[in-house]
Amino acid sequence: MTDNADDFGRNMVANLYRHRGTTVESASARDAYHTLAVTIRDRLIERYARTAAAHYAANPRFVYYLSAEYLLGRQFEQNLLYTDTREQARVAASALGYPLDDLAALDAEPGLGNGGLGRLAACLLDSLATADIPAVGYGIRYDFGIFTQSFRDGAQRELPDDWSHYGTPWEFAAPDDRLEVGFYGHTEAYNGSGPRRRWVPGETVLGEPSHMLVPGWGTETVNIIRLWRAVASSDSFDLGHFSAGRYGDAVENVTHVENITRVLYPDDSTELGRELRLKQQYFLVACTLRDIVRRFRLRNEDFDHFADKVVIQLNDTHPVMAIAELMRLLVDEYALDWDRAWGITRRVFAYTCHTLLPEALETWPVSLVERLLPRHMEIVYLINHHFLADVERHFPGDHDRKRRMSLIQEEPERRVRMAHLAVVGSSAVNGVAELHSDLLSAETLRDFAQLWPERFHNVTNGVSSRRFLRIANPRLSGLLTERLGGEEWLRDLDLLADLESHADDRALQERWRDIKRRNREDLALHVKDATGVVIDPDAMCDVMIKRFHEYKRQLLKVLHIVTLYHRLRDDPAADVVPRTFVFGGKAAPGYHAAKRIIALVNGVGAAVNADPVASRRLRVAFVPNYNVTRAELIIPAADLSEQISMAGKEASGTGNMKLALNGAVTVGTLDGANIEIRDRVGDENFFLFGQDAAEAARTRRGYYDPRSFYERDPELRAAVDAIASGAFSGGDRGAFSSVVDSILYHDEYLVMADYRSYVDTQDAVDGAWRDADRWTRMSIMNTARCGFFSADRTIRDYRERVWHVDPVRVGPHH
Ligand code: 26V
Repeated sequence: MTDNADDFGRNMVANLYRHRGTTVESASARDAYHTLAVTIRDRLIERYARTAAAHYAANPRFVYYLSAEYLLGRQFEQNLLYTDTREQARVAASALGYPLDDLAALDAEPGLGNGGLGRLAACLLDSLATADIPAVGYGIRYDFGIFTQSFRDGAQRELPDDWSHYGTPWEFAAPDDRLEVGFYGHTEAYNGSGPRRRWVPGETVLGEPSHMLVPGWGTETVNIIRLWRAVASSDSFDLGHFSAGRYGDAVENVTHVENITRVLYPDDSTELGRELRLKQQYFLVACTLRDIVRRFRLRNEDFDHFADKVVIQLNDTHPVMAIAELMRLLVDEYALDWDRAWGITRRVFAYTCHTLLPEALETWPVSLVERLLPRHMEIVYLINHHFLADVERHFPGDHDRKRRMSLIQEEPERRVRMAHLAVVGSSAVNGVAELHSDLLSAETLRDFAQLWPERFHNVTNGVSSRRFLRIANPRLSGLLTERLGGEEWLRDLDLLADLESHADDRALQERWRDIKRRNREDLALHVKDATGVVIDPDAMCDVMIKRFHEYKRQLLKVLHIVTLYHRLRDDPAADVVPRTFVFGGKAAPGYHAAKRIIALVNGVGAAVNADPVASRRLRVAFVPNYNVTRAELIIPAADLSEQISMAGKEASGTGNMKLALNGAVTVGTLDGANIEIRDRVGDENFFLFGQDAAEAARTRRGYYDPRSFYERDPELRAAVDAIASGAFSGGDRGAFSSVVDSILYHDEYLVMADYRSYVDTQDAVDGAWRDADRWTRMSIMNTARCGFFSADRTIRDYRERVWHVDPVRVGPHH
C-alpha cells in the first residue's frame, strides 16, 4: 500500500464514491469521516490478510481470549497512528473541507464493557498483536453498551448507549458464518457406539459473528476480535399477526431472541442472578467454542493435539461455562471418552480472577442451570464427582473441606460456584497484582492453592503505552521521543528509565511543567463545556476516575474536600493549595449507595464552586459519562492520582498505572498494584496513608466503632455533620442520611478509621506542591520508573507463566 498523500487522497475519493455513493462536493462530515476511516482500514485489511496467511501456514498455537467485555475506546486515532497515515489523512480531510480533528470526533466509542476488566482485555489484545502472538479475542456484540450517564439535580441518570447508531466503519459482519446455539430442552440416553447421552435443546437461536481489526504497533501483525450477536431467523417474524394489526405480537419472537445480546449488564460487583445474563454468557461460550474447534480442524485432525494448538484464557468467571461446553463437544459430539476429554479440557483453559469481593464471585442457581442448560448441569455434576473423589484421596475423611471446595454450594440454596469450576477446569489460575494473587491463594481460593499450588500464579496488570501515552498525551510523548532519541520506548517502556538521571534538569523540568499546564488547559475547555464549571489551569489537578463503589471510597475523598472547605470558610487566609478535584465514574443503576455518593459529590461541588471564599482556591468538576475517550483527556492533565480503596479490596487497578505513567503522583493505600507502583517509584515519590490489608482485616474482624473516630476528631465531625445537616442538599437533612448512617454505624470500608491519616497525608501533598521543583521531580520519577506497567510486559508474563506460545512473524508487503 502506498503512503503518499496523493495516493491516499485518490483512494479516499474512490472510497467516497463506492462506500457512500456521494461526491466530494456534497460529502457531509459523516461521509467524510466514514470514508477516511475506510481508507485507513484498507491498509489494515491488507495486513490482516497477510497475518491470516502467515498463521495458516504456520499452524501455530493460538491464544483465545474469552471475555464478556471489551472497552476498546475510539479506533480512529489509533489506526491513524498504527498505519502511520496521520499526515496524509490531514491533507485528505481538508480536501473534503473538514479539519481532521472534527472528523476524528465523530468516531464512536464502543462501550462494550464496565470498567477495569473490559479495558484490560483491550490493552492485552493490543500487546498480543504488538508481540506478534497469534490470538483472537472473543466477545459479545451488545447493541447497547455501558449506559450514557448524565446528572439531574446532581443524581445519576442513565440513557441507552446506541453506539453503532450510524454504523461503524471498524466492524465486518460475517452473516455466512452464522451458527446455531441451543437453550433449554432435555437430555436423553441413546445408543451410538455404545450407550451415550445427548442434549435435545428446546430452543435454538442464531449467533452471527462480526470482527474488528486489532493491529499491533510497529509490526505487520493484525489480529482480530470476534464479537457475537444473536439474530432471529427470518421466519421468527409473524406476518399473520402483522397483517391483523398485532404489530407487537408480530415481532415478539424476533425481540425475544435478539434481546440476548441487546445490552451490556451494567453491574460490576453484584450478581443479580438474571436468567438473561446466564444466556448471554452461554451464548458467547457456545459460539466461541464452535469457532475455535472449526479453526483447529482447518489444519489439524486429532484432538490429541488440541491442547497443543489452543489455549483459552477465561477473563473472570463470565465465560467459565466454556469448560462444561468443551466437555460436551468432545464427549457428546466427538465421542471422546470422558477421561481423554477431561485431560484435553484441563490443559486448554486458564483462568484470571479480577476481584476479591465475595459478592462478586459468581454463582448460578442449580435450578436455573438445570432448566437453561440441562446437559451442562449433568456435566458439572460429573466433573464435581471426579473432583471430590480426588479431594478425598488427598484429604481422606475431610468432609468439611469437600463441602467448602465442591462446585455446588448447598446453603441457603443450591448454586453452581463458577470460580470453583474455573479452577478445577484450568491448568493455570492467576490474580492481577501481587497482593491480589497472594490473597487469592491465602484466602479466597486457599483450599485449591493447597491442593494444587503449582497452578497458582501472579500476572500483574499493565496498560497500553500507545493509547495512554502516545495518543492521549502527544505533548509528553513528543518530549519523551526527543529526550530518548526516538520512539523505541513505545515498544520497550523500560527505556523511560533514562529520564531518571535528568529529573533535576532545569530545562526538562520547565518543559514538563509547561506540558502539564497545557494539558490542564485542554481539560479546562472540556470541563467548561460539559459542566459549566470554570477551573484554574494553574491549580493542582487532583483526579479520582473509576467506577463508583463503596470499597473504592469516593466518600473519603468527599470528606477531605469538605474539610478543606471548612478550613477556608473558618479562615479565608488558611494555607490551602489551589486544587481542582476532578471526578469521573458511573454507578451501577441498581446500586443505591453508590448513587447517593455520586449525588453527594455533585452537592459538595455545587456548594464549593458557589462559595465566594472557597472557590478562589477549590473547584470540583464531575465530568459526566466517564469512558475511555474522557480518560484520554483527563489523565494527561492529572497531577495527583487518587487510589484510596480500602486495602485488600482493589484487585489491581489500572487507572493508577495510566496516571503514574503520565506523571501524576499517587496518594494511595497499600492495595492492589499501588504496592508495586510504590516499590518502583520509591516512597519519596508516593503519598502513602491508611491501614494495610492485614490491619484492615483485623480492624474489621474485631470490635470496630466508627463513631468513636467521629467523636474524637473535630474536623471529621464537622464534615459529617455538614453532610447530615443538609448543607449539600439544599437544606434537606434526609438526602444523605443513608450515607451518613452507613459510615457512622457500619463503615464496612473503614472510611472513618482512615480519615485522619488521609487528611494529614493530603496536607503533605500540599507541602510538596508548594515546592514546584520538588513536585516536578516526583512527577518525572513516576513516569521514568513505571515502564514495568506496560501491557507488553504483562503479555510477556502470561507467555512465560501461562500460555507458552511463540510469535509468528508476518512477512512484509511487496
Ligand atoms: C464482575 C461482575 C460480578 C458479578 C456480576 C456481574 C459482573 C460484571 C462484571 C464484573 C467485572 C468486575 C471485575 C473488575 O472489573 N475487576 C477489576 O479488574 C481490573 C482488571 O484486572 C482490576 O484492575 C480492578 O482492580 C478490578 O476491580
